[in-house]
Amino acid sequence: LRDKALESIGSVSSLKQLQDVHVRYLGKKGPITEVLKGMGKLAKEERPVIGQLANDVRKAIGVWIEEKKAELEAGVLEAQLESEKIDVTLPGRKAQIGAHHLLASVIREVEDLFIGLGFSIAEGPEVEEDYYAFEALNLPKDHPARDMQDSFYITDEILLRPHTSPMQARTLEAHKGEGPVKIICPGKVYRRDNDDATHSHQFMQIEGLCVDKNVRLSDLKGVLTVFAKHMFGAEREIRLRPSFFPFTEPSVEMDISCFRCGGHGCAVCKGTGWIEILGAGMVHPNVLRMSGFNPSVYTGFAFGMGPERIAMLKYGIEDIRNFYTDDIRFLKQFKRA
Ligand code: FA5
Repeated sequence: LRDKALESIGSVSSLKQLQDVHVRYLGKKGPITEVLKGMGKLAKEERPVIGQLANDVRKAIGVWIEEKKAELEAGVLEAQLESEKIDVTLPGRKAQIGAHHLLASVIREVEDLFIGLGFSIAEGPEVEEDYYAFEALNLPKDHPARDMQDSFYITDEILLRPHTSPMQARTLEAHKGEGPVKIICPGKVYRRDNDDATHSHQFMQIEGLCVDKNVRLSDLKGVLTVFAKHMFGAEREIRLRPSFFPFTEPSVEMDISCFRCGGHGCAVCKGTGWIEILGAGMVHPNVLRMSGFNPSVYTGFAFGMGPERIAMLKYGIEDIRNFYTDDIRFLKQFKRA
């Protein structure tokens, strides 16, 4: 039995097999247990001899099994180490490093320019009060121009802001009638527009506001010219066309000379030589008054632009949805160090 057990132990190659051998020889139904159980039937003088023998065999098998177990366990560990070994000579995998989103870069570029012109950055709430979104901007409740932006209302008095212009009123109010005020305010806005290649229901705007004594339309024109040349090239010219916004008077729309054809007419500017970039104007006296500024002392200009549209023009992006679908192939093209 001893030899057979030794042979069995020698031939096992896994811990599972060893466990089976253990049960077979030393288990409750194993031969040694059988011998010990049958002791009662033996002659009195045989009992100690057989008992001793059976115990010795059991002990010996137990020791071999333990030895084999240690050996097998060492083998398993070695195999594991082997399989997890790192080949330090393999070429490394390049880590994927993130970068600013194109839209964030464009906004930062605009911010940097205006900081250089003495403006500071203001931020305001995306969930806005009707008062700041409309009323304080010279748009009383029944004003037809409220339909110009179809808004997402949360209650009668609370809405998702449809433009960044509420920050004009909020900033003026905070200055308590004392100029100068020079801010730009980038942020997210929301409108009930159907999404298509050039419209999104959620997009960015950058608001600008400059209020001081003797601020004139020519100052607006000067600042916007610097902006256009900075963003679209030193040869750009701008033109202001009359427009309408309830919170500015006069209101203008700014076009830049087409950067593709230089003003001769091409597909980008639809043959006109000009590209519309933003809305602006002189802050309406009512807006100044409602926010605590005296319009016979202070004047100012304001503008609002869509950075998505600016980025689309500047980088030839055809679909605004590219900014929001997080396609890594799109994002990668605009990775800058
Ligand atoms: C305004 O929102 C005014 N508050 C701008 C303004 C500010 C005028 C200060 C005067 C003084 P408008 O609705 O035109 O104006 O929007 C401004 C810019 O936002 C547009 O030129 C366009 O670039 C962008 N825009 C408007 N709607 C969308 C849209 N659905 N998706 C993406 N961009 C849009």
